[in-house]
Amino acid sequence: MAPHIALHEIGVPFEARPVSFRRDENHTAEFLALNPEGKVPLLLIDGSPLTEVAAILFYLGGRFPEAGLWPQDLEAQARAVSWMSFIASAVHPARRQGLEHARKIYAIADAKLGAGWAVDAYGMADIHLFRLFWRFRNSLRPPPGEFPNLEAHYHRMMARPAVQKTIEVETAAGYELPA
Ligand SMILES: N[C@@H](CCC(=O)N[C@@H](CS)C(=O)NCC(=O)O)C(=O)O
Repeated sequence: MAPHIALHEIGVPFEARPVSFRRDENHTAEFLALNPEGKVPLLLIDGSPLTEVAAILFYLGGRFPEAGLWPQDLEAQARAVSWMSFIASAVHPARRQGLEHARKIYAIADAKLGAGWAVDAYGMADIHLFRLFWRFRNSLRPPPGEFPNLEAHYHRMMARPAVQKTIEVETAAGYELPA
């Protein structure tokens, strides 16, 4: 979903290929040849596979600088990488380590985020963060007020046409929110 949002933000033509976990399409020989780990997302760049959300967002941000989703300044770039590393290594796997652990990690993310965007202006780290909180929030329904900064960020993200478009397309393709 995160690369999908980024592609809609950029507005570049792309071919979407939904992968159904229910039908085990991420473990077909064809898919495993592209990503032996059997995971999404996977971006094919002229047929060459690129895995990992952070790498795909970094690539799209740099490849399409006119979209303004990747900072120009070195320190801001490092902050975006820092956020995306934290999201991939701590936020993404948090739910699997139990609800209490996940709540602690989201509390850290909430405090780190504060009232604005992840890094100065809206960008790739926000898309990555939103994707994880969107899933956590909508499957586990944390009490209102527990993560005020993430909640405000969620609503700002939901107001974006690229996010609405992504949800519309993924829902039509049969995406179901995992528990
Ligand atoms: N570190 C990877 C994690 C990717 C990942 O865990 N993807 C999940 C979906 S959110 C997946 O493909 N799961 C299928 C499986 O594990 O069988 C990244 O950040 O891209």
